[in-house]
Amino acid sequence: MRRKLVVGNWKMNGSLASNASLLSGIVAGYDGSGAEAAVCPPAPYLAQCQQALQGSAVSWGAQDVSRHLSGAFTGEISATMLKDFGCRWVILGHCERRGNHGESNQLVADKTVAALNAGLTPIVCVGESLAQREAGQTDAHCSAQLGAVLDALEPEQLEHIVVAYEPIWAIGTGVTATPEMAQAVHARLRMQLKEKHAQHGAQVRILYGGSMKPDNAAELMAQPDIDGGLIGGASLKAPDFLAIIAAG
Ligand code: 3PY
Repeated sequence: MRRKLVVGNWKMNGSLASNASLLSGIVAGYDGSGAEAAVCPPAPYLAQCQQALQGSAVSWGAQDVSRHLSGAFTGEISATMLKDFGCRWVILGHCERRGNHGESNQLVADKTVAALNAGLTPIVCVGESLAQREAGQTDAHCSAQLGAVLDALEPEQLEHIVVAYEPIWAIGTGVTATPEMAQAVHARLRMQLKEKHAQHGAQVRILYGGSMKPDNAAELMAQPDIDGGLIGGASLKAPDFLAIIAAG
């Protein structure tokens, strides 16, 4: 039985003032029952999240991590630093990082290992572009992205990862994959996970991301292999985020 998980990806949004009201709205409206809930703010606000969310049912995490442990890596943040701020999760390989920062499948795999070694749960994102979908390459592309990560893991480590399917053409466009389209990809990702380890692969939560909103969340999360959502814009408004959590 996989408990649904709804994670807010705030991207590069927020301020001390706006975060304070968003976080208090989320805490006030969520009692910890139903779907599990988490937020991933920009790194400078992790301390604020830790303070606001400690003792609540909402957990928090980061949007990226270094593959390195420490040293001369200006601008990077290590997995142990994220642990110092109480992070439970880290989003890895989001298409905005793959696309804007040239992150390769191998780098995402290395970051996944670094996160797991520090006790963080990586949320590994995969997803195809519109051109790849139209060329019939969705499965091959997503499977190569996930495969690079799976190759770097021991089968038992599957227990500690989350996967997110985020079709690039649905990110920031307002366009959402239909539940059937998303389920078809999730089912194939599930098969790939189970090939690595039948039991743990069946337990991995596979989130859908890409313009998930209150009005489409329930239908998406009703699909057998859609175990929650990685939420962009709708996670920045407490009522919308809470409605998506409730839909899970
Ligand atoms: C979106 O929904 O836009 C996302 O990128 C979630 O990560």
